[in-house]
Amino acid sequence: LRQRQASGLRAGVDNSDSVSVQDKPARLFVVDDNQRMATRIADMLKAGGHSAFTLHEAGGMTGLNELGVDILVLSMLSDRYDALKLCAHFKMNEATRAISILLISDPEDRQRAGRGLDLGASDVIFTPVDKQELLARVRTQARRSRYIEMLRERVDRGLELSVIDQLTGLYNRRYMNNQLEQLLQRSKMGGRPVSVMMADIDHFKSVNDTYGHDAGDEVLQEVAKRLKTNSRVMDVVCRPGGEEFMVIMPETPGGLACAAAERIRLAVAASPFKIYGGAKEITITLSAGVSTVNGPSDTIADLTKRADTALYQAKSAGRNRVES
Ligand code: GH3
Ligand code: MG
Ligand code: MG
Ligand code: MG
Repeated sequence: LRQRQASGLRAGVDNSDSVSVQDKPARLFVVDDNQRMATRIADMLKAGGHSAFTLHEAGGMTGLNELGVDILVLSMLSDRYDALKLCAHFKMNEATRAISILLISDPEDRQRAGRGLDLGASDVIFTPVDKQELLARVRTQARRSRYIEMLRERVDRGLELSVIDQLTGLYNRRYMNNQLEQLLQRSKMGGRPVSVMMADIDHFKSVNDTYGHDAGDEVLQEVAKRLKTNSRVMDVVCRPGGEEFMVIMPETPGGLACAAAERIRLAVAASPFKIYGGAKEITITLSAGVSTVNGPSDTIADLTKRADTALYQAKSAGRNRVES
């Protein structure tokens, strides 16, 4: 009873910004193709006050991101899917990386469980699953993921003020230069290629003159969105100013960067832009110059100068094209 009062007290002072109060219920996703086993584990979790969904209830893995899951409970006892592969996939994917993975393993299968931990799983429970042990391990993981979430929110909040462009949500010039500096250093040490795409909207002044500055802003936002959805997670998409954009591509040689730039150019030119909140559609194109880090003495100024020269060539060759 005393314990229950203590936890009631804690719930009473709950405050999302506090580091010390973290024993809130977690959201768990239970993956076990033995449906009875999955339901049994979900029931244990629910009895512990958590929210639990089984793969069967969610109708597949695709619903997982919408569910906002903290912890994945992944059974290694199935032959219908490869739990180790799933583990690796989850940890490599940006959208799911932060989800903790709790493996359920046969005690005879310690070696595979160890591989799972190597691949990024956070903990292992051996069968038969004991309810108290399950809840204790979930509590540990939930504390960990809440803490990470809190740190990330703080980082994002800090970022918004200093390095995010307010109109488009892309990175601003300050962040762009900072990233270029860091990537250039790393490139010099490891000999890895870095490329940039510098893009400029074609005849943007006439968009403003014809449709007004607000319509121009709508276009800038949509260009930003298309740049973002057509570049990779590791690319850094920036709006250094005005109607100019830069995509920084780490680990990308020139040929690949040109192909990426071409894909982005097409994504802008291929379908019309909605302005006036959707009331009108106009065609927008952009021109781009691509350059790649060229040896250890190359500076940011050299790299951007070459991209700028290539962009100028794209403009004078008729616009809506990529040059390098
Ligand atoms: P070019 O094809 O040679 O690039 O022609 P352009 O008209 O795009 O080039 P120019 O540099 O002459 O015009 C850029 C225009 O972008 C001028 C400026 O008013 C507009 N602009 C810059 N920043 C913003 C912004 O934040 N919002 C809007 N709506 N317009 C902007
Ligand atoms: Mg310009
Ligand atoms: Mg211009
Ligand atoms: Mg322009």
